[in-house]
Amino acid sequence: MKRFIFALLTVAVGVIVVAGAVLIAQQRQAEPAVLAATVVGTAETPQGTLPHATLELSIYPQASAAVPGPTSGVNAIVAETDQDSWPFYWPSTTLELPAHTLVTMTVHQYDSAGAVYNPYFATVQGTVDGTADFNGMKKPGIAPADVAHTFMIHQYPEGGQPYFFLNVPMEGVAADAPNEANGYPKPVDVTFSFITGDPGTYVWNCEDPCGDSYVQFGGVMSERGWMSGTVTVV
Ligand SMILES: [Cu+2]
Repeated sequence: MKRFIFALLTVAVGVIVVAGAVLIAQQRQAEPAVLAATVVGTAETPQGTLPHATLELSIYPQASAAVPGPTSGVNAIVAETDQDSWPFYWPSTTLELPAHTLVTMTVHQYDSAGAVYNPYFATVQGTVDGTADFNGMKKPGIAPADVAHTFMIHQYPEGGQPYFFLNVPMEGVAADAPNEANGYPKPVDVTFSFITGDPGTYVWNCEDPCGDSYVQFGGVMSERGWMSGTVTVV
């Protein structure tokens, strides 16, 4: 009987430890709050007159007093002790877009460049006119060595929902660019427009090797709240 109780207790302790670890991991992995595009009116598009929505994001090279950065995900544990090495999209990576709408996104990009492995990710794909605007200059792409991050929306591999693919390279600021009052250099403002289709659930991520571990594709690269997120078309 003693032996049975001891075995039972051992199993119970094991269950509690595993459940606790899963709970903590889930909390650390929580999706950031939803950031929805704002409908601002209508616009003439190649698909006729559509609602027009806008969405604004920033990419910071590290957290600061002005920009606290994400607090979820395993990288938040690292960032607590190593505040200045993790880039992230801000204020959220959980994006919501209206269906059948012209969406204009503006990304204020504050990080310096690090070349993409595949030059394809330095090209603009899936925007209305095939270009993006970089600080006032419309371009179909940038040099692979000038990419700081990319914003790439794609489908879940299982498919079964409307096709959606978009890639926009985020141009880096000069490595020696002086910081301004907010502690960051003057950003490259990247603006681009695309048309959403039927409702669906997608993921997006960065394709520039800005993380750590295996070919710099670990760490923040696969982390929600940092360099990857979701796009829900509603
Ligand atoms: Cu990145």
